[in-house]
Amino acid sequence: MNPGNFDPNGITVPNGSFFGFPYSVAEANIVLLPVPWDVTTSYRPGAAQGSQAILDASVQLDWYDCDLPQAWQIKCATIPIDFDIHQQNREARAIAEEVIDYLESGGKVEDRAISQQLGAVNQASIDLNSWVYDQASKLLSQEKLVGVVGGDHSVPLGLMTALAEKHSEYGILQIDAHADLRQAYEGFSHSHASIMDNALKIPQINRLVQVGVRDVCEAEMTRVKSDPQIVMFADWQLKANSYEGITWAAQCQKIIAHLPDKVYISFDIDGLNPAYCPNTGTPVPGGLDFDQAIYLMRSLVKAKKTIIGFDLCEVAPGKNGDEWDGNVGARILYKLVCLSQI
Ligand SMILES: [Mn+2]
Repeated sequence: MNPGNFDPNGITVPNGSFFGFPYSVAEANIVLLPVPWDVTTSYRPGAAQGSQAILDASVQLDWYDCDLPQAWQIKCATIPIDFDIHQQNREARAIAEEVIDYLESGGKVEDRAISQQLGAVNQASIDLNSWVYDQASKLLSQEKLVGVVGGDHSVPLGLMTALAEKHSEYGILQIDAHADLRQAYEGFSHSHASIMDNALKIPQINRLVQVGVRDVCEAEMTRVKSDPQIVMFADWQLKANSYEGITWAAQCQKIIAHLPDKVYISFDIDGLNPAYCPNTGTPVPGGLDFDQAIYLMRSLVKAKKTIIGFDLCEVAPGKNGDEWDGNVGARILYKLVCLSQI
């Protein structure tokens, strides 16, 4: 489509791009990479359909943004959803389910009976990571800002790795109900529950600030307490502070103060209250309000931090055409896109 034909006040025509924006990758400043993948989802699959659900909902938005004048003119392009990846996900997911069923019936990760299946799943994850890495590296070398749209929370590792080749140091702001610091959860080396454990193996990532965590295991808490790179703002503490009169604005300033100048935002939709993501894979009561999350990200930009990339993960569509999760996801995604262009 000719960009001149895009009417920011009219009906947006679906064109395969997020928000129906009319730009090609070559023209774009920011490129969104959908990754339809949920091989290691432990509780409830569906995130592989998340990028499509967000895409479908994204054309329903209105384009005015309170922080960015003429936001609709952002040159944002979309890499089409890759159906080979979708197919590989389906195949690897079927094998992963054999592993999960085996473990849930009392088997052990170390058992030889399951080693071949585990090997196949882990290889599929490694292949997916290198695919994301290749896509991201190419775009970063063309000076594009890249956002990954999951998929489960395992998918952005390739983007984080590619960013580490461009930036000598950066921090991650993780909005999430979970700490995601498990080591090879269920034997899966690249589980959605291990993304931050894997991210912290990248030497250029020098700080991880977690917000909204409320479902976390003992070993993860021990790690958080002993690793000076990690700062957790657990949901229970954020809520206690607010009940005792500390404003959200003041809490945001404290969160942001722990981040370096360059920030990657890793937004797991389950960091929000499950009213906003009822179909996500591992919903947890409590969590951030939609507006709290938006305010935190706005405050980050007001504090002059630079967003160098981001992901939005774990959005899963509801059954029977329920588009609510996609709708919320699309609004978070649009705000991420706008804020990264300020
Ligand atoms: Mn997560």
